[in-house]
Amino acid sequence: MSEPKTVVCPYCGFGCRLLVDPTTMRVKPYQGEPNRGKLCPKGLHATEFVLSGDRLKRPLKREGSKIRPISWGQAIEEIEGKLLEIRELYGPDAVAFIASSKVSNEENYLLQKIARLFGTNNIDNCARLCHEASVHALKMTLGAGAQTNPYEDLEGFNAILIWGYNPAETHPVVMDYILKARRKGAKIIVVDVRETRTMAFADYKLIIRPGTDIALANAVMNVIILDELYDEEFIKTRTAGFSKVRMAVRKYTPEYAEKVTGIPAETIREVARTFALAGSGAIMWGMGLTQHVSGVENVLAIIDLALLLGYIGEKGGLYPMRGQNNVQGAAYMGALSEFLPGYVPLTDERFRKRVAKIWGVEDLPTERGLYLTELWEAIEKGDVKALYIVGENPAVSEADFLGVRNALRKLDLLVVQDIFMTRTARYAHYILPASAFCEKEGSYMNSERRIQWSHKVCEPGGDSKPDWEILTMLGRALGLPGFDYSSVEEITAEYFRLFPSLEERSIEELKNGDGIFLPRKRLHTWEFSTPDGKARFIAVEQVQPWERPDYEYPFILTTIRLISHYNTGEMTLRSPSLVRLMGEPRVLINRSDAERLGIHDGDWVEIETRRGKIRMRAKLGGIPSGVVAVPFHFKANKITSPALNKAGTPELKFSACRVRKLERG
Ligand SMILES: Nc1nc2c(c(=O)[nH]1)N[C@H]1C(S)=C(S)[C@@H](COP(=O)(O)OP(=O)(O)OC[C@H]3O[C@@H](n4cnc5c(=O)[nH]c(N)nc54)[C@H](O)[C@@H]3O)O[C@H]1N2
Ligand SMILES: Nc1nc2c(c(=O)[nH]1)N[C@H]1C(S)=C(S)[C@@H](COP(=O)(O)OP(=O)(O)OC[C@H]3O[C@@H](n4cnc5c(=O)[nH]c(N)nc54)[C@H](O)[C@@H]3O)O[C@H]1N2
Ligand code: SF4
Ligand SMILES: [Mo]
Repeated sequence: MSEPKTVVCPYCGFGCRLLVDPTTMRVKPYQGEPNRGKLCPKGLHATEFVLSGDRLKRPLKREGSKIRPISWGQAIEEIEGKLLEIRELYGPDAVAFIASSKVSNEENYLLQKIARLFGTNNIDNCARLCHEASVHALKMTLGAGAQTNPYEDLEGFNAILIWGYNPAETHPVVMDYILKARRKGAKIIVVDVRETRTMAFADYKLIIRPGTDIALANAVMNVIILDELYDEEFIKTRTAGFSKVRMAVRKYTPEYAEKVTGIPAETIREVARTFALAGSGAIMWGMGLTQHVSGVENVLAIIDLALLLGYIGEKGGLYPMRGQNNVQGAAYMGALSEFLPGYVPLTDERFRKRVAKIWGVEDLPTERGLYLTELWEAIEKGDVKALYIVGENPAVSEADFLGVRNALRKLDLLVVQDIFMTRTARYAHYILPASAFCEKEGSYMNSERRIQWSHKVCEPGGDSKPDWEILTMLGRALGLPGFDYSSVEEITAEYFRLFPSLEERSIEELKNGDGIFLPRKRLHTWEFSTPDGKARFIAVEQVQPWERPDYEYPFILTTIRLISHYNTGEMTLRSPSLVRLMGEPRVLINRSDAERLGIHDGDWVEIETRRGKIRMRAKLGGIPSGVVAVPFHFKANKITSPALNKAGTPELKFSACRVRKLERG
């Protein structure tokens, strides 16, 4: 029997660690932090997709409608040649890179290094579709764009407000922390547009009209201010801008908010008082807030609420729960088009020059690159000619994906580096087979900013290579300085140099312990990361969704996640144990709406928006009249709204639609 290896779960951003037996590939939960002996079914069966017969085994090249294998050497040489040619003809910004929230810190670090040394900030990752609005709002108010406290703090708070977030399905293991707090007497408040699984554990269940969250947050603050339940000392010593919020929320009386949100005024009062009088509290949120045109404002509103009560640092925490296993790491490594590593703005000359020096060049490009969600129009316009995608499936995950697929067809060069022949890879000129998570070494960062090492368990499948090796070959072929890495640890050591708090830490420590928090376990305990150390209140008003229901399209369509399906399904659908657990995704429809439309449970229905239609079976109940919810995993984005918010995230949680019963599927 060989020793089991500790590996980071390849699915969600909670960041469980798995103990994998190299002989049997069986998984057991790691007993230490953060998962404390727990795993959800995805983690437990995480090695199955690695062993799938469907894995990409060798580099492929598409010629017309034919796809044929080619050697690694030839693939890299041809890709390098085309990239240089396109740069020569159209400049570096005609090339764009999409990084992956699924690959390690080292791999994301390398890809953004390639992009920037190549001469462009066109580097982004799926954070753009996800929590980028939270990053922007947190940077504007607190000066640091990440979760403030570790999971362990959740157990000690007296109230937990869960907003537009359904952890019982999306981060099952964090429920353990939440339920522990509840057993100690913490009040759990859940705000969602429908009855979620998470609500089963709530003391207060607030069903809100989609897209009206600011009205609710402002009304809660209105009550707290009127009742003088706010933390005056905290506001005076640690914040600026309170008077503007006080003014702005004046008109958001509970009665006014009831009309906008549908939540009874008395409930709003009770919840506001309960949350304020708890004395300590966390706010956890997810896609229900960020995936709106008002995404940034939605998050600003709940940050204002936390500031009002002093629930940041000691007495509370802000938990924008990150989606993918390494979305936090991808961001910290600089795989974002508006930030250098560590969320440092491109315009910060001192830091930029320091990074450039470490990379062996004078300076780096300073103009913001294209957001992932802006790429498709840029391709249509002919501004972007080549796209290099690592571990991302935009042909399914982007809003209004028919437009994305058209854009993919127009590229002069599309490279997809993945572990499977994804929907996106079908459009690629070159497809490069990457090794999966447990076939390689590297570090990952979870939602609480804990960097954890993931050990290699088995040899790479087929002729695949770890992403960092492929990127090292590419960087070297492009003639970029410093691409002579012969081990992943050399890349780890290089990124450690960029962060002052990591300078004293060692890779050995990272490999053997329970990880390292970047920059530290709790943020903002004494002062905020703003220039003057004070947090900013920023007043916000209710913002209308981009598309509104009308006579033609009377329903609101939102999109949701299911526990045993994961994002675009490439991994979960190749895991036989998970496939056995999976139910068929169904559209949720209110019972009285269904009755009016003659729809019974299990009937086939058509959901149509201005962008197209999809078919799905119906599941009745658990959702208010006028709203329908579709699991997003496979086809929802054929019809979702393309409108972007200030952080570049599409309004995936709000479109106008109509629903009709079909005689058959
Ligand atoms: N099983 C599973 N787990 C996952 C994933 C997966 O695909 N499957 N994906 C991972 C990723 S990438 C992410 S980002 C996270 C996301 O995790 P969550 O944010 O929990 O995921 P969602 O289900 O997209 O959205 C959360 C909730 O928002 C609600 N909502 C919709 N519109 C509104 C609104 O206007 N206001 C309010 N208040 N609520 C609204 C929905 O009903 C839904 O219950 O999950 C991660 N974990
Ligand atoms: N309507 C609607 N749309 C949404 C959302 C929504 O709530 N509603 N949510 C959005 C959100 S929050 C997110 S995060 C996105 C997710 O969108 P994507 O990131 O596009 O979705 P995934 O299915 O997670 O794709 C990950 C890819 O990485 C590949 N992969 C896995 N491991 C490796 C590896 O080691 N190396 C390489 N090279 N590849 C690997 C997988 O095979 C897969 O193709 O979807 C967004 N789209
Ligand atoms: S909760 Fe997330 S990290 Fe933990 S096992 Fe499940 S998918 Fe993996
Ligand atoms: Mo996400």
